[in-house]
Amino acid sequence: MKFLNCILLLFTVLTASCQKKIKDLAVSIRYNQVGYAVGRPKLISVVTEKEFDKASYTIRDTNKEIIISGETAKSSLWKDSGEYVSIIDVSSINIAGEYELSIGGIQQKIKILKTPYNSLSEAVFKYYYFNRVSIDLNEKYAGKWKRTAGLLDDKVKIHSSAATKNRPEGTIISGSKGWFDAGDYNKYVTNSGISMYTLLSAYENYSDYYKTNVFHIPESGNNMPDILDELIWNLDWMLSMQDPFDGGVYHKLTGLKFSGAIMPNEYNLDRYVVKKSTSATLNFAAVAALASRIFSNFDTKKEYAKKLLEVSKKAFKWAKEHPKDYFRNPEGVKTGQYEDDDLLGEFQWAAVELFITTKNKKYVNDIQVEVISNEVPWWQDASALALYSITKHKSKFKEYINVGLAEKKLLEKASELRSRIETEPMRVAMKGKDYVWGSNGVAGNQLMYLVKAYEITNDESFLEAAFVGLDYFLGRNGISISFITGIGEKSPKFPHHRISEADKIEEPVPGMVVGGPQPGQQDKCEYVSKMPAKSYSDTWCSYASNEVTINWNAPLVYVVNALQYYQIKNFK
Ligand SMILES: [Ca+2]
Ligand SMILES: [Ca+2]
Repeated sequence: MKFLNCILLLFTVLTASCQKKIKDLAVSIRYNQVGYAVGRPKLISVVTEKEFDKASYTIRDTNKEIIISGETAKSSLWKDSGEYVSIIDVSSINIAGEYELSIGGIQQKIKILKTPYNSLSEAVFKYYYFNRVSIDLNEKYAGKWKRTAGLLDDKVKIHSSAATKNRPEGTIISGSKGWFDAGDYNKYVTNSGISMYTLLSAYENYSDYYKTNVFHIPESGNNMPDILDELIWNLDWMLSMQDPFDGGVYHKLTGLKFSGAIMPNEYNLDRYVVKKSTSATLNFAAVAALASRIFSNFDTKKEYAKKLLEVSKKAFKWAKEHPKDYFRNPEGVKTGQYEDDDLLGEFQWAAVELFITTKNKKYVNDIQVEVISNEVPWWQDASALALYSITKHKSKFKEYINVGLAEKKLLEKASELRSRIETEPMRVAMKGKDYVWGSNGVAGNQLMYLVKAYEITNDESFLEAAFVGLDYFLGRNGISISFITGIGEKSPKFPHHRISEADKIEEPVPGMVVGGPQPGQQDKCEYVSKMPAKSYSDTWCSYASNEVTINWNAPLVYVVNALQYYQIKNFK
């Protein structure tokens, strides 16, 4: 009969398609599992495999009173998942509490809270503490994920590819501290670059918030903001990666191959610093210059700040003298490569940070706003970081460079992202080619882009888009899970993270953003779908969709803590 109706409909209305009633379909309600923020937009996605017609729904409070009732629009195709979506907007509910959505015969509870990100803001930050190298994690700070340091990195060899007259092959140096880069136990300067920028920039833009925020790490209560304590842990390691004799920076500190799924204290491969690269050296120069100006504000860190600036200048000089020392793994080295053969953006970024910190015109002469790309940044393209810093410090730049153009570029990209969140069927910023290896790094940097646009314009629509966009990480996505371990009702249980795999604790280390869906499936693990937004596998096997890394967590730290700051401010 239904089939017949459909045929009749086709004859009577030429444009009609065979839309089903929602009650006849399997419905997936995708929502922010952590909670929606009072005073901000609140969207719920109703998703099915087939197209559906308008559907009526109700939202009730805990007394079963109907708060909202209405009808959804007809569903639209979300191309990246191949599913059909209708959006229910409950932004008008601004009394904190629990509510229940009923649609198509099913119910879903949602939460609305004044400050939904209290735990999340700490969890995404503490990822870094949980991945510290060279230190025991004590129960007081790490809970059941306590572990011994094991790998100390205090005796690291100069690899043949990095040998010089002053530091011949086999010379022992210390490269201790830092964070494990990802699911593996190695440390890479290039990827530390964007990660450190993001976290330092979080402090630079929200220092009042971070000055009083306690993240429950061993340095809490020491009169230094916890975010800076955590950053010092990695900065100290980065400093050890510079050859003091010439200023060049070793690309990575690594074993010759990846270890198995073992704990750090079972790791027994020799560790090396490998070949210097222009990419590592520029990332180092930019981070050290930015860190220098931040630490120069602390009386106890004046010397540290001075040293950071010295090493930054030295690194930049080396990079200018070696502009094309692109990195490839030397023979016999089989760990991550993080190669970058287009260093235009990195040169611009380093010059920008050095100019802001030194006010020395010789650096501003290297800056050309015209050539800086406004693409969403990632470890291989730092260009947008230069735009962020120029617009943040525009008064320093305006007599030398075209600050208006930098702002225009940044706002063009941010507007494009905002428009996707406002108009695409699923109401997320992710689209098409964004589903790359590490798609959640793209998603996080898109949200950071929106927050940056809000910071320079005070246009609330950018901030509102960031609030809506964050839902993507917390359940309103192609998989219907939170992409952050330990957060939300459903979250990854088997991330590609050696410690979580080997520690014999059921739950993975919390607060880790996993790589996210992408259709490549290079790991050949078990996937349920090939659609870009659904091609994700919550298995240890899946390094292509379920690994973790410092540069995917960093934008979440920036964004979630910024949103937390704005919510707290509203309710003071
Ligand atoms: Ca502290
Ligand atoms: Ca690049």
